[in-house]
Amino acid sequence: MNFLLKNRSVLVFILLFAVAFIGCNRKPAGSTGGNGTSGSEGGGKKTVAFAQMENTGPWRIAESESMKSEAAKRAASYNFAYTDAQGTTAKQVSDVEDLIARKVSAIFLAPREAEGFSSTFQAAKAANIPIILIDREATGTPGTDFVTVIKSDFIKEGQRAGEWLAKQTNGRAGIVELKGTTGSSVANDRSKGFMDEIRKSPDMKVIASQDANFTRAEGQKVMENIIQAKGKEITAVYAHNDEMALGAIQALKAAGMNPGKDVIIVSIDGQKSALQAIIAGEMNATVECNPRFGPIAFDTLEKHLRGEKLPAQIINEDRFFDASNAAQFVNEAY
Ligand code: GZL
Repeated sequence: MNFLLKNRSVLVFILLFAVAFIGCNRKPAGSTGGNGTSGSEGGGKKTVAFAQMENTGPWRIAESESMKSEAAKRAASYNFAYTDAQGTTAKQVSDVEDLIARKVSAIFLAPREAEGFSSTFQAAKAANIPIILIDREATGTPGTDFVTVIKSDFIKEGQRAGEWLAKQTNGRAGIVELKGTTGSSVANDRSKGFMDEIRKSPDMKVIASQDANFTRAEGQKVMENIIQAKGKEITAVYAHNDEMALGAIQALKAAGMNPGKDVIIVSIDGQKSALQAIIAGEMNATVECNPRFGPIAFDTLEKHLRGEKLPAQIINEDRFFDASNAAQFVNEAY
């Protein structure tokens, strides 16, 4: 002991080392393992995550923004984690697996494709982490594999587009269908709803149908090729989303055709640039598909956390925009 007292600097060094060692091993308050970003961290708040499929195009950007801003409004209760799979389902699966490993408290998932998430659902269930699907469906059992799914009724959207088009063309049209991402529940259902409806009119003919992956660039490219093949046979375009419709409009104009007049264009989403195209007379109608999931997603999570029973599906109401009302709603559109 005399040695230590005599060598004050040695004593100070030992104390400083001890303090530094303990400090480095301290986990954030409330963490339960992993790398410390666990179910609850930073003042005991739950960490809630959103596993987004991609962040391109107005609809997707509006959806991400809605989730982030709602999380910010509820920052007193939640930390928020966000992942972006950049348009590949494999990455989205691994993003969700990472979130499970981080032991977040809950996951919102917008599944890019219907298939590929079953093992992810198993892992989340084993980790007691609830998953709420938003925007699209994935194969699984609501109440078991995931809590519920919050979405639009895509079959009804397709039916409304088909019904409107049949009326607008007096039941006679050469239709080009531009489809969304292959394997996505939304593309499957929007096609089914539309076909079920136009089947009622024998002269409503789909003369070409092709995947353009919900993007404007692919919509334009695919439409250019179809114009080469079908030319003036084309009298209508049904696009599964506005971005592809706007791409098709570019292709039609470049080919000297008259979108909105000689070629009737009906689409889905209701984004601002589509309403502007309707006002300009280059597009004819779009069925709304609301991307602003933030409030209803967090409200649904809180109902689940309170132990309330939730339905298998929660369906958003969609409006319909055409020349009669586009100007009325364009300013509030995303
Ligand atoms: C619909 C959503 C679709 C949008 C597209 O819920 O999944 O994906 O309609 C988007 O614009 O790409």
